[in-house]
Amino acid sequence: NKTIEDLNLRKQTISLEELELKIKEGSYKTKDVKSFLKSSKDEPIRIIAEVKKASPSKGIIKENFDPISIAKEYNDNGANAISVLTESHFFLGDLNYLKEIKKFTNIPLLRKDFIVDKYQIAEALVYGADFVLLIAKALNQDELNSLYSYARSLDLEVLVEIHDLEDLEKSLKCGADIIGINHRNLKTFEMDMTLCDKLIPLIPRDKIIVAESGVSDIEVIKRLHGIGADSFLIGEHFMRVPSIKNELLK
Ligand code: IGP
Repeated sequence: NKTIEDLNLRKQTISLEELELKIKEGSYKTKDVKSFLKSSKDEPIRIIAEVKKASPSKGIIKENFDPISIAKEYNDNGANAISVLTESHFFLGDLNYLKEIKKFTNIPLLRKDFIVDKYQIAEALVYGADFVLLIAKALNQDELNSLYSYARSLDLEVLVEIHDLEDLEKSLKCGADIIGINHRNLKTFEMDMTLCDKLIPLIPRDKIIVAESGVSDIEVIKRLHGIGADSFLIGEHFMRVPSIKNELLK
């Protein structure tokens, strides 16, 4: 896979230490992500709109995929944040999309990837991300804690994704402030649209809660908001409707 080779090449040409030096010497300011994602009286429902060409469960979602015009449309239609898939193998994403989208938007950008090391986090910052995804199920407690605090040390916010009670406990132990409940089981791709009903009552009230995956309908959004979800992470639906105008973003 060419892009994985590219990544390795980058890793060879620029080490983590060099990346960190670049960060120290540059100005990489991140946005106050929480203020964009937290439900408020004047804007109760917050939307994270995702730029995603393909997924392992659905294959190619969008032919003639143009990440820039999709992101522009999100930006112009009131999205509160944009999630950019940078994972190249399963989702056909690219880190450079982050950099390009950063140029024209003032809303926070999420690096959505399978993040397993510090390098990917430092890289996220350099390419323009304001927050990163950490998946509780993919990391043990020590790894989650260490990647979480590394991201925070760079002023990146973290969306910690959970799918069950064990993940929730892990996320709370690492000190997560933004917790994403993924309706989709990443191993089996099975959906459980009742997951928020089970998990939200167990989450301390001061956390920001993001409902993730399979959301395409305003009635579902209203229901989940009613039980405590602040933000909604929506990918496939926005990829499939020809225009998101007059859709969920109003
Ligand atoms: C978006 P959907 O069903 O609206 O396209 O889902 C988002 O939740 C999904 O892309 C996602 C994801 C992930 C992708 C959630 N967690 C982890 C890759 C890795």
